[in-house]
Amino acid sequence: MITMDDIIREGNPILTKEAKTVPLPASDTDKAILNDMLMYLKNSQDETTAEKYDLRPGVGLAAPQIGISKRMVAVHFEDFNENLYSYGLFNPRIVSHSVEKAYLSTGEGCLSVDREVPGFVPRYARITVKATDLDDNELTIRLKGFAAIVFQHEIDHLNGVMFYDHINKENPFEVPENSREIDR
Ligand code: K3U
Ligand code: NI
Repeated sequence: MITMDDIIREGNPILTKEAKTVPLPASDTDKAILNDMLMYLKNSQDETTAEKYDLRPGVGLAAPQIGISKRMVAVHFEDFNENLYSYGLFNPRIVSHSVEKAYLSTGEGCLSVDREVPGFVPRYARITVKATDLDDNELTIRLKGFAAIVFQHEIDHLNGVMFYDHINKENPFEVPENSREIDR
């Protein structure tokens, strides 16, 4: 079971390095790791389990955050319309995106960052992601709003990019051009 003790924190160079493509079909070992990552998210959102094991709630987790530099991402959350996004994904990539940007009104957080970093994080408002799931299916996922933001945050981890790398240093709360605000 993954706990906060397994989460790599900022300052560790693994978080700023590009993760390796996973050879497909994924091995049983890689599938087991990705399943564990998804389980972390589910456990962290269950009040009793989170309290028992001192888990910080998360909606997404990327393999580099547990010290594994491979292109694997887990997400587990519901959007405003109560659509469930629960995936373990190998080699997720953004194949197209809107010109319009979006940002979370509350900014972003990260399980690998033990501090608040204030500011708006400009993201694409809509993206299309291709990836392979835990059952070896090739998926095409169209995302907008909060879901699009979560996927971009996680795919950034595979490219060694942290959310605060996107925040305007001079004016953290500058509203990105051509953008919509997302509340969660
Ligand atoms: O945003 C978080 C949340 C948790 C439970 C309920 C509602 C929201 C927690 S922070 C989070 O999940 C990060 C996880 C990380 F860092 F490991 F990738 C992902 C994330 C946070 C905010 C915006 C986009 C993605
Ligand atoms: Ni993160």
